[in-house]
Amino acid sequence: MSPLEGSLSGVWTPGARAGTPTPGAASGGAAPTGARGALARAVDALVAMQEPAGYWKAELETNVTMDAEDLLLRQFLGIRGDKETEGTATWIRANQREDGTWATFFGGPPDLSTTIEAYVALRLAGDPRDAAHLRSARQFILDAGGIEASRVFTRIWLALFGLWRWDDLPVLPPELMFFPPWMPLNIYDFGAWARQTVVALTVVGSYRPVRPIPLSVDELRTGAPPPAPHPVTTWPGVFERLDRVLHRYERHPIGPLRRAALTRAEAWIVARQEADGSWGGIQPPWVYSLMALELRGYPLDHPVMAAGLAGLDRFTIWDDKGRRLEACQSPVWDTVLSMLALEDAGMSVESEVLERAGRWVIGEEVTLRGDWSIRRPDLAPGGWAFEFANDNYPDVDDTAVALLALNPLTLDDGGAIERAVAWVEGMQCRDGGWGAFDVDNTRALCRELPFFDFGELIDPPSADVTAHVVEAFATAGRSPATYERGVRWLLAHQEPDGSWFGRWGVNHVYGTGAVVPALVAAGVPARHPALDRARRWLVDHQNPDGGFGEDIRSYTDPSWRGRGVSTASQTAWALLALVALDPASPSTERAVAWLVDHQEPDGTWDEPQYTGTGFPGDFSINYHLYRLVFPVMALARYCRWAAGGRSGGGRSGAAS
Ligand code: R01
Repeated sequence: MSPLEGSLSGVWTPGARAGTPTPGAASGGAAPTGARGALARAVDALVAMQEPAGYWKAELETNVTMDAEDLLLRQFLGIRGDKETEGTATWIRANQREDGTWATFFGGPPDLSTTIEAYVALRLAGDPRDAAHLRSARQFILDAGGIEASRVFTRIWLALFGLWRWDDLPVLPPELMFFPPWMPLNIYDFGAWARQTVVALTVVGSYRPVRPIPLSVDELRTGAPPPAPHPVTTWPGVFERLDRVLHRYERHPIGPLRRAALTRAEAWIVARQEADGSWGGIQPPWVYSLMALELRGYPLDHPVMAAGLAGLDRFTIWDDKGRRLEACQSPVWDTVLSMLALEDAGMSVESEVLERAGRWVIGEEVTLRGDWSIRRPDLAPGGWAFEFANDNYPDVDDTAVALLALNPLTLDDGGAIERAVAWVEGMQCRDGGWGAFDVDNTRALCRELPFFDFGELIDPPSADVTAHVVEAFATAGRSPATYERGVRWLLAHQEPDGSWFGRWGVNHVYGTGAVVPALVAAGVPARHPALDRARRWLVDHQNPDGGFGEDIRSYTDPSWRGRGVSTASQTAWALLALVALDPASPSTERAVAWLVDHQEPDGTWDEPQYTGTGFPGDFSINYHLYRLVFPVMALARYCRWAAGGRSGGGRSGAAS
């Protein structure tokens, strides 16, 4: 008997998938007119986007800090050309809103740090201080507290050019490199993305470079004094006082110790450059690592620097809207999601499209030990990363979805699937959940350091990643003992309102849309109280137009939970859960009808809203493929049910 049966009052038997949700009367006539046609057009659009090499890669849109910082990086390195400057300035201007501000996502509130960085970049590009668009930006900046109130990263960028004092920034000493992995706040306590950023910035911060530009931004200061320190009895208060000590140390760092720390940081950075020249495949560690190495004396034509700069060019998009930088690229993620969608839509697993995709994915397998191995030294490598080249940072989320996508295929995978399963098993956190890049990366103290006033710093287990693993393992019938602990984790982390939090997608609609199909795949019956509460939460949050939407503000303001303008991807996420639980319901039909009614003539959907999450509340992503790939999945599963398929939710019939 499974140890779980008792705790679930007998309503769940692991693996009892065959008996799971029955579609009631699978009448076949329930599909709102048009669902099949909409699905067929969407499938055609998706197939047309496949690259000859077998992968999909759509734009990953973020915000103009990427572009402003790109100009500032080029200025710092002395390689800022007129053409790039004009292209980038065009893009930044085009993204300014009526009120003169910039946001970090479509329709979002004005963001102070983003607006300051955009303003500085446009000044650098030659826009006059008194131009109307800069005047209105300035007005907002001053009203919002000026440079003094901006994030640490923004003030670091200003300090590089003498526009802010290094002394007025928190200190992050490179001696951090000597903290062993068991010591609190050592670099492996930070999430993968933050760790790489931290190491590079300790180097930059210890040089305190100032490369003046003929520009002042004093007009963006309010002159307000720094905020009063926190009480000593709080962590922020403790760290603020420690920061004062560190400031004194910075004036006379111990020579040999500092030199050894910088040497160690430099070697750590160089060892982690990826094959595409990036660091982690994401913009912040990439640009800070380039600056750190330049300060260490690497000339721009050094192979490491040259590869880094050439790689940035491949992350740059130029079109009639201007020049912009992708914060990262998502080919593996886009490809495995597309494969799943096409499998759901009934495409033959022997089709040329899926074979080519499958072969490409198998060729992307990570075979090296990355930073994750610090916490799991005996675990063999395997799995997949998000990007073209990110061998040091495979992630559990991409690996789980790749497993789901590869599972029905009949390709020779050379053992890649077995290695990935073993790797994911080894990456399970002690509480039974999964984080994205590391095991038990839960040191919340990292968030209290004054240096870090932006972004997420740690990588604890999340409902969405855990759900993807549970679904992948359950669908393939692998390691029941492993995923049963994941099921328990999910049941224990349901919100009181019946939803689940969405760490990497916005937000509770994403979490719930991931967890419900996973629990159903794992054999939890639709009548289980947890799933019934989830179903009611979804029904209660359906928009009057039949769609679903959730504003990014839900991360900071609970009144936005499950609320927002209907979007294609969020409607599809909700629909994936509804089809798994109650496919014959009016709610399901209305959501299907929303998708059908809002499809564009070219088979895809418009989605200016950002529904992807980099860091909850701070960094949002518009994955341009989400608007297509998730509606395909949802419509396909709905049509499969309507045609008389036995299970409402599953993927298990995908190969038929
Ligand atoms: C960033 C930053 O730009 C950034 C960019 C991308 C991510 C991390 C993981 C995944 C993969 C996708 C994107 N999956 C776990 C999720 C799948 C949906 C994160 C951050 C900005 C500021 C700093 C990202 Br500081 C560091 C990085």
